[in-house]
Amino acid sequence: ATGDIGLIGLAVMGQNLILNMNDKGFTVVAYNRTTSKVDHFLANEAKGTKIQGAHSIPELIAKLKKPRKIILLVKAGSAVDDFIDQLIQGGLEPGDIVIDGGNSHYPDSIRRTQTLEAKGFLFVGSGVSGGEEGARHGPSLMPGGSPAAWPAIQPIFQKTAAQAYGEPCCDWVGETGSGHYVKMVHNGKYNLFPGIEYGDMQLIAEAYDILKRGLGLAEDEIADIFLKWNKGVLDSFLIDITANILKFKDDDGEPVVSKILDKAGQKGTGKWTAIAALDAGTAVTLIGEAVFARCLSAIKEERIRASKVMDGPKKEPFRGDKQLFIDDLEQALYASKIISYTQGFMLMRETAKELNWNLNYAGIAKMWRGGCIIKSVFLKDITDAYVKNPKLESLLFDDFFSRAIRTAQPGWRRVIAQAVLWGIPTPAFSTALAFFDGYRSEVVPANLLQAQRDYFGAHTFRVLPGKENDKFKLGEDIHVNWTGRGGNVSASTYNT
Ligand code: 2AM
Repeated sequence: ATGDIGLIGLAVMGQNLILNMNDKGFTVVAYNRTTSKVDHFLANEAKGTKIQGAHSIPELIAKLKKPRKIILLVKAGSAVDDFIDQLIQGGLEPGDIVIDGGNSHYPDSIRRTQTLEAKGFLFVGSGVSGGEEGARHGPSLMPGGSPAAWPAIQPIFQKTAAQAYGEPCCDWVGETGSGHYVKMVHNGKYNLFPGIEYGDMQLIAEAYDILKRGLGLAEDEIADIFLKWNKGVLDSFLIDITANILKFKDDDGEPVVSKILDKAGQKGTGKWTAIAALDAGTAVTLIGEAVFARCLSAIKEERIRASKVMDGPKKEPFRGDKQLFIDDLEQALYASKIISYTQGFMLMRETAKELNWNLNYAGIAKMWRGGCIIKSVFLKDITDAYVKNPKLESLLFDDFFSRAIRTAQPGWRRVIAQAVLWGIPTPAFSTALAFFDGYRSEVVPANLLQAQRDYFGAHTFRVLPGKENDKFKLGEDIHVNWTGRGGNVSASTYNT
């Protein structure tokens, strides 16, 4: 056998990934359910390459070096399980590795890891991001599953992946379904669950709104500001394309962007990250606000009616120094972005805790650095933070980011204050600042919430350390008879 790796599923993604791996020097064996596609592929796209074909699963297995590595790039769901069964029946041997590179939901990958490991095989569920173009020239790859599989697949994966800042956009993510989970949290173009990208896009849109409606700048001027930002800490794919979009003119010379109906679409999937955050009990507020901002944009007709009956503040011309304000806005965008990623990593940390995963956070940031929509210099700094301290509690505890937030803070506050005075909504900027102010507060008013809950529902509370006495004992569930009626019954039906 001479095959380094097998690939099942010859749709465009599969074909491109095969051609990519072939370019990187690996011998790939291709198989597809409809075997005529194998012949077509060999006779056309794969002509003149080292790529081999197989017309049955046993033939595929026979052509692979041991331990065998087989990537599935087929429709998520039962097709993956079908092929896993066929591979086992077709002669897979203990130690062989089945890799699912499709868009599987992570609980399925958890299950498949357990099933295959119980039979002596290894399983990897890998997020593949970057679309067809990425698959052909360098995707972002996020493999997780059986840790023993990583040394065997590492050379192929890291050579096939996109390279950014001299390193592959691929590293081992963690156990069981963590690869597909991380892909869900990250979300590139072809991913199922947009999340962080939603936040980044909303922040940029709010900056645009402030520059346009607040400062009264034209699209060309705003584009130049974004181009300048793209040379600094905000350097990223999304800032870059935003500058290009703002400069793009229709035939009549008007910017195309100003002709676009302000109703944002969602593939109905953006909400999943927010739902995952709510399920995990994690305050991923920025992505949540980004989703809600799209919802509010979608009710255009109702907004038109509301705009006729409800006035905001009278528009005052901006009296401050415009350039200083624009610099403040850059800082506001930067600080908010730090919060968004802080929240994203908090969500991952919560899930990892719950599912007993040891996530490779530095590796995760690294994978996102290239070959995907949110690629940015910023992610390099995140990688560095987690390389320095793999157990970092939160990005905000890292020296680099805590200093960055400290520097950005005054400008961030000035921008939001000014937007409030203008009546320009900044849900993402504002929720980021509210999160920051809450996170850095030793005391928040949840004492009152607890009192209210105990008052109306006898839900009990705990005493603040230092305030304990005979009635209020540290660590005990306490109920107070607030009204003099109702006795001392505590509700035990819900907690927190
Ligand atoms: P096909 O060419 O035989 O349809 C994307 O649809 C890829 O997934 C294709 O390679 C397709 O194979 C494969 N695929 C989709 N559903 C499948 C199923 N139920 N069983 C096997 N392969 C399937």
